[in-house]
Amino acid sequence: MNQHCILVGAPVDSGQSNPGCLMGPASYRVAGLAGTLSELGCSVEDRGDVAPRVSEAGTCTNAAVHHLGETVSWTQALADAAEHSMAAGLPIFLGGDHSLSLGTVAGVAAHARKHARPLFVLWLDAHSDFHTPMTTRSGNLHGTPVAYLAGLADFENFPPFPDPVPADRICLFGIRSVDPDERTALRRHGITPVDMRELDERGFVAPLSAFLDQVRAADGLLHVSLDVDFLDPSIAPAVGTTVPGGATFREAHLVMEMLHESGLVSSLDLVELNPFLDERGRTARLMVDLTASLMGRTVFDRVNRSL
Ligand code: Z70
Ligand code: MN
Ligand code: MN
Ligand code: MN
Repeated sequence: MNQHCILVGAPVDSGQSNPGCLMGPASYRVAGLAGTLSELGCSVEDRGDVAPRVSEAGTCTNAAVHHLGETVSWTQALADAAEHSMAAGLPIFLGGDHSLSLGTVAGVAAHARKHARPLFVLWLDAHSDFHTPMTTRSGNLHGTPVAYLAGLADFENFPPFPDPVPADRICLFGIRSVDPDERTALRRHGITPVDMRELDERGFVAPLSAFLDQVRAADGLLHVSLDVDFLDPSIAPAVGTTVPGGATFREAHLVMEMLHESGLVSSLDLVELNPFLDERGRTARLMVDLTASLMGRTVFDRVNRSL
């Protein structure tokens, strides 16, 4: 595939309390992401790291919320960067904790709106990230981006999200950690996550194919947000909070290979890598290899394999 990939560094560390995600973009670069994509025939443009503008601190009546002003600044800067890079190719956002998706999805949604394309979001994660700034107990804003993009209330500190993504265009996939308030809000909002229990029963192919068929039928744009903790901690240890029972090496590659074959992915977040917690770079390398699968790396292409 001859895609134009745009690497956008998003060294965001304000959305959680375990410092280190700010080293993520450097770690992906050291692990050779750009060269790997070039070898696959992509043209690669590294736009360096986004820098947040300084803005008003902002306040929230939920005293648990921390680093609100910093996270809002990142959201504004990344929304701009995302909208611009969407116009030029396929952006790959190098995180950074998951609060960066408040910005990337806002920018991608602005692009989709301008081009009158329906936006779909595939959220590969252990968590549903469906808190609002009012319901979060940890105060970690990386637990909120899905509620923001779905249009829930209580995000008045953040840039407006004029075209929220409808519930049936959001696929939460690989989920295995949901707080009680999130469960209530998901049910009320009509989102049924594809949790690990469902994936154990049905396998990965059927639920993912069904969602991709929906995107194709609507001629939609597809934003994929890949949280390192979607993966089982035994293969991806570089995360702040490990949740056992995640996707295996092969399951994760299968998801990426199916996404490649669909030809539908229009933007990608790589989030929650904490290089300070990595073991000799193995998690960074795995994330680069998964991105390579998403961009078309295979041992044999489908035609050869069926011979
Ligand atoms: C919990 C909270 C979370 C990681 C998202 C966890 C949120 N629901 N943790 N990603 N690693 O604190 O809101
Ligand atoms: Mn800080
Ligand atoms: Mn997440
Ligand atoms: Mn997570």
